[in-house]
Amino acid sequence: MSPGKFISLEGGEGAGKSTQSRLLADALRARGLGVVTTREPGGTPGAERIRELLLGLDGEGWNPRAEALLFAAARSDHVERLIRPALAEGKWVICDRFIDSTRAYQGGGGGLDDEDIMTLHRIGSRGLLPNLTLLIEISPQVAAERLARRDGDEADRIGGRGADYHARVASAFERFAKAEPMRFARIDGNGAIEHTHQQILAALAPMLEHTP
Ligand code: T5A
Repeated sequence: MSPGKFISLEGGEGAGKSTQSRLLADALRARGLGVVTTREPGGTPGAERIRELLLGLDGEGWNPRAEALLFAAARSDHVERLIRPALAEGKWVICDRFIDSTRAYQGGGGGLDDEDIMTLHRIGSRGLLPNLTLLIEISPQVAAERLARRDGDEADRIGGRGADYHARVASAFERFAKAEPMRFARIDGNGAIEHTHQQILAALAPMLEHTP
């Protein structure tokens, strides 16, 4: 059996990653493919517990290094227990955030060195990278409107950081996409849900052509 494909969705808060992850999973299942959807931080019981430590509002929070270590630990469990086994069974894994979020948030936002983050990733997850990373990009105004509509004033510990932090995150994502154009597809997420979905299907088309 040939291994499945690993697709990650990346972008800032409110970009539409979860919405698009569901639509993409439905589209792939409709083609008869086996699909697993998952998210980070989380995806396994252990990683979900680390998610609570990272995003919960109790306690005094974490410095960027501690954050990066916790994300790497959560990811390690997720990769070893869920992602690699699903890929080995020939399934397509759609993951809402992966390593590029650590690079963008703890790296671009928090100031950690990208090489150090990738070293942690080699140790924790044996360097697993997605076959395709869909970077959904939206303007700060669109993000603010969507999140206000959905969450009111409530934000988690990382989502609630200032506009400067999120601007650094967005420009880090853009930098990664430019540096690795074969792995990344940049998707304009400002429009209607269906419009974004169609761009995602177009980005997957070459991969689907070679799938029996
Ligand atoms: N983090 C995570 C790190 O710092 N380092 C890491 O390594 C990792 C993995 C995760 C937090 O952790 C940080 C990043 C984050 O701050 P989370 O709760 O998982 O937190 O948050 P997000 O991943 O940002 O998820 P969100 O739900 O906020 O955003 P999504 O998934 O991009 O957006 P979605 O699909 O939920 O949509 C948001 C709202 O907009 C609507 C939806 O219906 C929903 O109400 N919407 C649209 N409305 C109009 N037009 C469209 N095109 C729309 N698309 C969606």
